[in-house]
Amino acid sequence: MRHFILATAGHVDHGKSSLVKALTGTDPDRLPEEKARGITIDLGFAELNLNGPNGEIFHVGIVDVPGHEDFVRNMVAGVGSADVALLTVAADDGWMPQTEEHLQILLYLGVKRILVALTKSDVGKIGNRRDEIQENLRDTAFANAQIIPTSVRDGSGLEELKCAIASELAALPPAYDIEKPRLFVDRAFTLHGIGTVATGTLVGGEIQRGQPVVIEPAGIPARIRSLQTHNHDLETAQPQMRTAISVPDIPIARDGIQRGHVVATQEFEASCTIDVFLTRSGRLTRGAPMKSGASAYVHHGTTRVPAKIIFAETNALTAGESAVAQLRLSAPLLAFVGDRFIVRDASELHTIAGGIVLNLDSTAFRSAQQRALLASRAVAADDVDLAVWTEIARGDVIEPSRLLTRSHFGSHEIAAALQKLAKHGEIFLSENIAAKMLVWREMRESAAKLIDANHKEHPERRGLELNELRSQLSSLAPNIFDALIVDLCCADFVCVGSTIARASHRVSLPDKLKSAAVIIRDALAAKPFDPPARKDLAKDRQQEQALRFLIDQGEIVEISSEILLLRESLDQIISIVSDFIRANGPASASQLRERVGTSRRVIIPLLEYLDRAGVTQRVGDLRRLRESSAASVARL
Ligand SMILES: Nc1nc2c(ncn2[C@@H]2O[C@H](COP(=O)(O)OP(=O)(O)OP(=O)(O)O)[C@@H](O)[C@H]2O)c(=O)[nH]1
Ligand SMILES: [Mg+2]
Repeated sequence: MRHFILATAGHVDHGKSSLVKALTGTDPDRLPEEKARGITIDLGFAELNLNGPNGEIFHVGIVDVPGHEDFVRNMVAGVGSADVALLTVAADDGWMPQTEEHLQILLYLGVKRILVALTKSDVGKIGNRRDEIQENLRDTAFANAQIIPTSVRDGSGLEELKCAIASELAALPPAYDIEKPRLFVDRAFTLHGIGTVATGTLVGGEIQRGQPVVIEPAGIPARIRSLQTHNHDLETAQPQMRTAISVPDIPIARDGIQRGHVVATQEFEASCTIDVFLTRSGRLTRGAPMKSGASAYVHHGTTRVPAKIIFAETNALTAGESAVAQLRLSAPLLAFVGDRFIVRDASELHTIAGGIVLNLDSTAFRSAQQRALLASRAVAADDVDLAVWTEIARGDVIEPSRLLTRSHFGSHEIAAALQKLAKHGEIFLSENIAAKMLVWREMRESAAKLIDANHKEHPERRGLELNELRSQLSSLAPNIFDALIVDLCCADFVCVGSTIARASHRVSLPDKLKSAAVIIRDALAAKPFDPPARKDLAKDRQQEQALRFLIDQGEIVEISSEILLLRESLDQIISIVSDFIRANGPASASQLRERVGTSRRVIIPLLEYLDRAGVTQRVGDLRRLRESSAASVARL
């Protein structure tokens, strides 16, 4: 079974609700005031099961909207998630102002297909009306929409209309499921014994009974106690289903749940500044140009927010024009890149524009280059490759898992688009980083330059301390720095201990340090088992550098911070100590001091060093050999 949403549209009194009742048996006008006035005021709902042309079953949730000009706000809240719209034109009345306004709204919202019901065919002239409708739809995305005369009085056209709806639905691609469900709440009410219930159209993914959810934009946590569609209990609601959730403890309020809120399964950041591509229909026949800075109402999902609209490259937008714009909203909106919206004027009398969300981080709008990248998205809003590339081409280094999370694209398709870009060499991609190749290369080069400069200045060092490199590249976030190091070490660089060096780098003592090294070696060799203190070996900067080099090279071993020995002297001491203990059993520090022929100053740190190195083991005041001392000595 496939699920769809069908919304009605059309001028007041053109027979929308009557048609819904005739098709489904359900009167969508449910409010007493609607019954009393004979008009629809708020959204009404019904369900219709249809057989598809290939034996499939289509479950259609119908949203019936009001046609009266005073309730366009409610109409917009109802049609946003529709797969198909049923536009009614009454045969006795013809194309009227809200027929036109509703049509423009459907076009702005990107509704894929429409059907036209030429209603009240029992009282009007069909032929002329058909021409009038075709004329009005010419040059729109709906130019070849089917036009079906219907009458609820004599029942004519109803079966034909059902068949036409089924054939339109059969041609639609599967509902988009990006595992990011959003339920745009259009009703919230309290049921006796159940508590708060909210209804809406579910888009973008499934939700489950019992699932924890977040009510946005306030970020209120809740849990779905039970789940229904058209009064049937469900375990799982699927995209494009009319969905009712019970969230018993959530109040019906601004800081609870009400129309305009969005129920999501993860917390998304709502935005007050949104970059968009705004279009004013060429069909607009009235109204002044829309000035940059103008106040208006933005209708998105089931909500409506006052906003200022700013253009970067034009002072005003006239009918038939489009531009990148920024919406500065007076309240945060949970929008996704790719969402459509409607703009109505400050007096709420006219629909003046529509658009598509391009960007939610609001840093992109200022530069012309960034705006151009954003504008390119508007041309192919469904193109995931383009969306991913334009995000990365903006120059930031991004964590792949955070890329376009608030968009109409699923994480799998985003990952595939990244792989493709990486394969073509357009981006650098690692588990945690995605960056434009040009940007990444620059970063690599500046790191390489710093490492090379360090090799040149300090050929005696193994490499540049990573901490030093980190502070020199302080503008990089820690995760980017780490990825950079990993990437450098994949190719021409190596990490040794806490340093990074070119793989080709060979440590060498610069001439100016060579004589200092000779002095140090001689001083240690003169008293091999009772060496001078470190401060006497490294009396100046050059000697200190030479000493560091000899230690790095392994020629000199740091026994403690103060005691240094030539490697060969240490080897001799180890065999003297081992031989002595083997011959005489465990020995005291003073026995070993005498045997080695060293001083009290040296023997204690020396034995501690041998303990650490696994040669000896302290037992009370004595030292014995470690069982595996042979292996330990080899490791030293
Ligand atoms: N003769 C005739 N009258 C119809 C037909 N369909 C609807 N009507 C009448 O037209 C009037 C308006 O019908 P509704 O179905 O309420 O119109 P609507 O488009 O839902 O109106 P709003 O929701 O207020 O915009 C009612 O009095 C209906 O009885 C039809 O096929 N033939
Ligand atoms: Mg109605």
